[in-house]
Amino acid sequence: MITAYIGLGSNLDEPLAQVKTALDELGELPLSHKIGQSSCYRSDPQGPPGQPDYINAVACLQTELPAHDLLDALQSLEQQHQRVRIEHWGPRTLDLDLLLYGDHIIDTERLQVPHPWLAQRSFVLYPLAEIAPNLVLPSGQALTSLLTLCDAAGLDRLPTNQ
Ligand code: A4P
Ligand code: MG
Repeated sequence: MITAYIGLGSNLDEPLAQVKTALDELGELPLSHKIGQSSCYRSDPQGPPGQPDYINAVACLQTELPAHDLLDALQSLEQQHQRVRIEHWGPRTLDLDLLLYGDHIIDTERLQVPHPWLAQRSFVLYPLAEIAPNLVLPSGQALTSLLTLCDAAGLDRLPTNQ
C-alpha cells in the first residue's frame, strides 16, 4: 500500500463544483482509499495571463495501483470532466496531478514524480500542509521548510461550508 497525494485544479465551468465532485470520485478509484482531503482554495492563475481564478485542493489516497495505472485513472477522471487540452498551463475544467507516490522518484516520458512544480506552488503546498503537516519529500526537504520559502499571497482558503 502506497500513500499518494493528488493535486486538483479547475478554472472553468463552475470550478468549485468540479473540484468537489472530483474529490468524491477520487474516493471511488479501484484498489484505493481516500484517507484525507484539504479544504478548497481560490488561487490566482499561474501561466498565461487573462485566465479565470482557479480552485485548488489536495487529496491523500492509500493505493495499491502502480503509479502509471494511477495516472491512467486520473486521466480518465479528467476526461469524464470533459477536459480539453488546448494550451499548456491554460484554462481547464479539471487538472489532476500526481504530486507524490510514497517516497518514489519517477522520471518516465509520461510521469514525473514528485510533480516538477510541487515545491514552488502555494496552491499545492498550503493544501498539502493542511492534511500532511509533517510530510518530508523524497529529496529530504520538509514541507514546513518549503512553506517558509513560498508566499501565500493570491491564495485564499474557502470556508468548509462553501
Ligand atoms: N505528467 C507527467 N508527470 C505528471 C504528474 N506527476 N501528474 C504528464 C500528472 N501528469 C503528469 O499534463 C501533460 C502531461 O504531463 C500528461 O499527459 C502526463 O503524462 P497536462 O495536465 O495535460 O498538461 P498541463 O496541465 O497543461 O501541463 P502541466 O505541466 O501538467 O501543468 P500543471 O503543472 O498541471 O499546471 N494556476 C493555479 N492557480 N492553479 C492551478 O491548478 N495549474 C496549472 C497547470 C497552471 N496554473 C495554475 C494551475
Ligand atoms: Mg497537469
